[in-house]
Amino acid sequence: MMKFAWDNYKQYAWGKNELRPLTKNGHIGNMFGGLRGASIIDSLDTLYIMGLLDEYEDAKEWVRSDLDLTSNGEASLFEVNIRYVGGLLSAYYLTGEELFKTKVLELGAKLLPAFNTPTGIPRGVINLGSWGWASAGSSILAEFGTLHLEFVHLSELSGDPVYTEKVMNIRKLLNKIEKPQGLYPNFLSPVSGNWVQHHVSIGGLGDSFYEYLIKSYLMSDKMDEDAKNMYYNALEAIESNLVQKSPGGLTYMAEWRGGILDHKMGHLACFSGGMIGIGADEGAPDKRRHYLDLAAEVTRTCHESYDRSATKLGPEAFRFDSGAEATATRLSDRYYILRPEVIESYMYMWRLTHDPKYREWGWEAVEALERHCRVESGFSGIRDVYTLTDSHDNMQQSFFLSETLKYLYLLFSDDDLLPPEDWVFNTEAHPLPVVRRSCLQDPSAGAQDKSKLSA
Ligand code: DMJ
Repeated sequence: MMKFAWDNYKQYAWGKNELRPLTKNGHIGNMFGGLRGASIIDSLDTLYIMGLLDEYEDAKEWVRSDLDLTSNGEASLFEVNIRYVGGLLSAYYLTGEELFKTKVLELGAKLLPAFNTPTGIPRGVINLGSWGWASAGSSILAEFGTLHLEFVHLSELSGDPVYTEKVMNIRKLLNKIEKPQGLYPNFLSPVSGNWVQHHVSIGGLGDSFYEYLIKSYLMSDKMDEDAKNMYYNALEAIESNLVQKSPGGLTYMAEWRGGILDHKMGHLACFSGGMIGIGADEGAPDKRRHYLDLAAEVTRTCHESYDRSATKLGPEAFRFDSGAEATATRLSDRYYILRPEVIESYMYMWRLTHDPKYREWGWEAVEALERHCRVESGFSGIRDVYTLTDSHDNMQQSFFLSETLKYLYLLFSDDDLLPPEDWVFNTEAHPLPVVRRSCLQDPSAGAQDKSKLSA
């Protein structure tokens, strides 16, 4: 599947950000400013891990000769960070190629002006040109809260503490600010440092902020106690306020608007099964079973959202009201754009429990992807998971190559491929090494032990 997706990208969209598999051309979009080749950067580590080494070499050569970091244009700080910074860091740590290190440090430096706000909370959009100008508007929790892993590694690689300082400053503000019921709302003013409205979600707008708290702890070799405490406090508030059980017995994460629950769960929120699973060992010992059960229940609910559709792929959002149980009730929520989150949770839950159902569920997803999303020249999202007459959206998202296919590969691999004691995945599934004290002197040491990489 990876080779097919990659070959078609290479044939029809080489150097563009994404493949349009129906019209057989490339897509540039507006998330990355003047940056190009998002699918190449997002694929480097997947190709390498899968042993598709000719393809990896092509990707590397493109980075060497064509990745232009001098381009300007307005870009999403979050998207550039998780895909480009994450992808290049991961490629460096897996392969030891200096080229990736040079490129990622050049790019990292260009992101720093985004933090020039009265609070140091970055705005969402940055101009990659020489002014570093960033747009107005409030900042989004999942965006400014999803920088920590990559920025710690930028400091590790450059020897410059500035990156870590920037993200620690965000953490300090979040720690200090009053939280309604202990919850973190999704919007914050980078000027005043106050919440802008009280919408809380473990799905879109909030999601990877929570993920990066527990992963910051794990990536620090379990030294970053602050991150762990913030994670567990947030999870307790989520459990008391957002976690619900449907009449049919499905556990889900509702959204919260100033105290009123919206009984909806987004596909994006389905990463939380895996997150709660990987954190289960780190909390109070008497709660380990509880968190593993919660992780399994949420993952089961997400599987139900797939199983209750005609295509066996899940909708963008599903509801638990007006008689609905894990199904989309609005036409506008019925699409599936090759997202990874449900498969991501299957992968983590498989590794944590070895319950064969997670591989069975992953295989169901493979079959559904092959049946409904594979088209002549790549993979495409579909507009309605509830109908068998597929209507394709003509987009092969770069996260399909970096995340969906990588997590599927890991689901069916031995446990010693990228084991959690050594690697933490960023939110775009780019593996970053756990930072050990010895790595501080030689950041690349300990990261490229190939025996840990391949089973
Ligand atoms: C990816 O870019 C990342 O997983 C992000 O955290 C959320 N959205 C997409 C995939 O759905």
